[in-house]
Amino acid sequence: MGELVVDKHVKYILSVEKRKDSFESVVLEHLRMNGAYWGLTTLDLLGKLGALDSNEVIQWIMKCQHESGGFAGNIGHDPHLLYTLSAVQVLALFDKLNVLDADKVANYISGLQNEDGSFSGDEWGEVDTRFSYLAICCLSILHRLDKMNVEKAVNYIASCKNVDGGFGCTPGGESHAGQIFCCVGALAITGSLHHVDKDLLGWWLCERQVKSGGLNGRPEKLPDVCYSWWVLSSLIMIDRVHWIDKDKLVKFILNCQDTENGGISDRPEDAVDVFHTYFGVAGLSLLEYPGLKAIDPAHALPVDVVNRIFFQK
Ligand code: GRG
Ligand code: ZN
Repeated sequence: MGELVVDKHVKYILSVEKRKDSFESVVLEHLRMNGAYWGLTTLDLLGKLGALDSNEVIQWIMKCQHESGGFAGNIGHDPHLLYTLSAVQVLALFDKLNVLDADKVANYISGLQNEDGSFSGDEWGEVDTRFSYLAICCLSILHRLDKMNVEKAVNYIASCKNVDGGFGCTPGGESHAGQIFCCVGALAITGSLHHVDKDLLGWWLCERQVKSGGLNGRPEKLPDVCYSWWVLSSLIMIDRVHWIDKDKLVKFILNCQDTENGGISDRPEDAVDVFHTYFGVAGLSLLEYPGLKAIDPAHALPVDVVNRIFFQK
């Protein structure tokens, strides 16, 4: 079995950051804030965040903030909860949360909570448990959870629980590993994991491992490196990660590396991208692969960053 080609992945991420006119960058232009989070968190897990000029990144982030307090995916785009969390996460990586007006950001987020406790992703109103996670995770990092109605938010998430133990995007929505990460993460952060049937959900999640060792996101689907994050982080939060074959999953992830030019793809032989590079490295970190920083499964940030946020105020 090959090893994690750390230096190649660092080079790949730095090259994506610089190639602003590449195909991948053009397609993802509106998502740049999110891409910055995936890329920079990966660099940090690999111990190489210092390879980047933090001032340049921070200045660009602050140009993406709107009067409302929310952040957009890039300069001149519209704000959304997704980019707001990514912006706050990247500032946390650089230990620069102090450049923010935390109350202003928190007001933007709490203004998106609906009467039933759910969250809209932006002013246009689409509702999804993804947005509940984004709001809860972001307010938690900002020490502003008291700005929203946590009890109602938790009850809404609980109402999206299915008979298979999983969670969907709205009440009655099909269980999907990505959505399960969001709901379990939000419940973990708010200290509400008693709403989860851990054995039932743990069983559903560990059944996501297929013959090749990879994980899929739903029954009958193909394995994909990103589920190494969505499924594993959920299993860790409910204390059932020993129910999967860790060695086989490590092998599957390592097989998805481009060992020549760096980067990780969704499955072996596919083209690499910065998202799956994050999911692969973060998955390996959750699997305690040697040489990687540990990552917090709920806040999706390195454990040392999370400790700085919560224990060194
Ligand atoms: C900070 C880690 C972090 C996350 C932010 C946006 C978000 C919160 C979470 C997204 C969760 C989610 C719904 C992930 C699923 C993404 C995905 C691979 C969807 C693909 O679904 P299908 O049906 O693919 O196209 P399958 O694999 O089912 O065939
Ligand atoms: Zn994927």
